Parts: sequence; structure tokens; C-alpha cells
Amino acid sequence: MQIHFISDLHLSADRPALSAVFERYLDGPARAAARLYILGDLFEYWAGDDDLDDPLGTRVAARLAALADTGCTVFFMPGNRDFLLGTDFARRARLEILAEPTLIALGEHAALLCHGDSLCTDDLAYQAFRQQVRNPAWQAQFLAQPLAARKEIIAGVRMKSEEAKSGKAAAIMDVNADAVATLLRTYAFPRLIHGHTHRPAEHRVDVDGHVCERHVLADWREENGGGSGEVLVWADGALSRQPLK
Ligand code: LP5
Ligand code: MN
Repeated sequence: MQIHFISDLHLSADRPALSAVFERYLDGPARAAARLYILGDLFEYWAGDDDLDDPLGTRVAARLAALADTGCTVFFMPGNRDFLLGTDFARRARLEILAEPTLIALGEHAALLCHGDSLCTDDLAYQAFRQQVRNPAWQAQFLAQPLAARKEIIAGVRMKSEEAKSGKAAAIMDVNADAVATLLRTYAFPRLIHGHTHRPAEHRVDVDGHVCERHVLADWREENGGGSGEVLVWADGALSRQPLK
């Protein structure tokens, strides 16, 4: 039985080709998985579960629920764009929301799962922003605002974020080696699987003499009207990447 890992799909109404790749994946390769882990940024942004009547959210929830009906257990870990996804969506999509990080068994070695943004500790402006918006009291206050007002605020933040990113050195927006080492040490040197950085790669990290694998998931892309994605597949005791069209 396979176990699948995906992240950074960034689904949005104005990128239908990405939703098409996702739906083909759910109807095809995902059927071979006993478990699917979605490690954040499934959506370009999520303004709150009261946006569930939005056609994209409704459709994604229904498609995920249909996969769950086939016997696949679907897990979702929040990303920096969809951490407001809550229990209403989870119920509709028949998925389980995971805390970050989560340690799972994967063959002989454990695997530690996270979105990846918490490891980008050199990005001080982002970490300050993250600390604010991940605060439960801040979230409650934000969610108490009308949906339309929230969407306006999010549009402003997205613009500011793009502006800020264009002035940041690429290295700042990657994971910090010490943050990775500290995390791996804390969890007794597992494999690490994360997304967020959009730098898909396999790394080997030496932490106190323990060589740990770090698997960075690929972001899904829309190019020239077509879409492409990738799934990291655990099968027959090994991890491999499968391209999706
Ligand atoms: O997502 P990505 O990879 O493009 O960029 C991230 C960091 N940016 C973000 C912002 C999101 O992309 C957009 C917001 C999504 C919606 C969230 C839902 C609801 C939240 C409501 C918020 C009010 O996460 C980017 C990193 C990059 O990853 C690489 O790691 O660099 O971080 C930034 O660019 C942040 C800026 O440096 C600082 C913050 C600017 C926004 C300030 C707005 C003030 C409004 C105050 C409200 C609390
Ligand atoms: Mn992200």
C-alpha cells in the first residue's frame, strides 16, 4: 500500500488547470494510496470556513471526500496560506487536520512532517508576521470580521508579501540549517518531509553524526495554460517522485 505526500498546490479559481491536475490525481494515482498527506498551501489562500460556499472550496471538499470514500485516509497540515482552514471544511472533505510538526512511521525510520515556513528563520519579517497571525486570539478576532472584509485584508497582505519577497535575498527564503538540525535532534533524527520553499530536492543532512534525509516537495504550476504537479510516493519501502499532468 502506498502513502502519498503533496503540498503547495495553491489552488485558486483563476488557475483552473491546477484544479484539473488535482482532480485527475484524485481520480487516478491517489486511488493507490492508503493515506494522503497534504502538507499545506492546498489553496492559494483560505479566508475561513464560512467561505465554504465558494465553488472552488465546495468542489475540492467534495472531491477529497470522494477519495476518502474509496478508503484513503486524507490528512491536512496547514500551510502559511491556508492555516484558517478549520473543522467545517475538514468534516465536509472527510479529512483529518494534523498539528505541525507530526511524526509518522514510514518503514524503519520515522518521518517528520511540516509545511516548512517555520524553518525559514532567517526571514525575520515573515516570522514576525507568522507569530501574529498564528496567535489563536488574533485569529478569533480576524474571523469575527465579515468575510468580504477579510478577503480585502488578505488581498492587501498578498500584495505586501509579493513586494517584500522581491526585496529579499533567495537564501533568506530557504530553510535555516540550524533550525532543521534543531528540529531533527528534537525528534531523534527522523526523515524530514516538507514543502513551502518551492525548491524540490532530496537533501542529506548530518546532525550530530546522524545522516537524515530532507525531502522537499514540489509546488504545482500553471504554465502556458497547462498544469503540472508532483506527488512524493512511499511504496515498497522507498520514496520516489511521480510527476502529474
Ligand atoms: O506564500 P509565499 O511563499 O508567497 O510567501 C510566504 C510569506 N508570505 C506570506 C503571506 C501569504 O503569502 C499571503 C497571505 C495568505 C492568506 C492568509 C490567510 C489569512 C491571514 C490574514 C492576514 C492578515 O505568508 C513571505 C515569505 C515567503 O513565504 C518565503 O518564506 O517571505 O513573507 C512575507 O513576504 C511577509 C513580509 O515580509 C512581511 C509581512 C507583510 C504583510 C504585512 C501586512 C500587515 C497587515 C497586518 C495584519 C496582521
Ligand atoms: Mn507556503
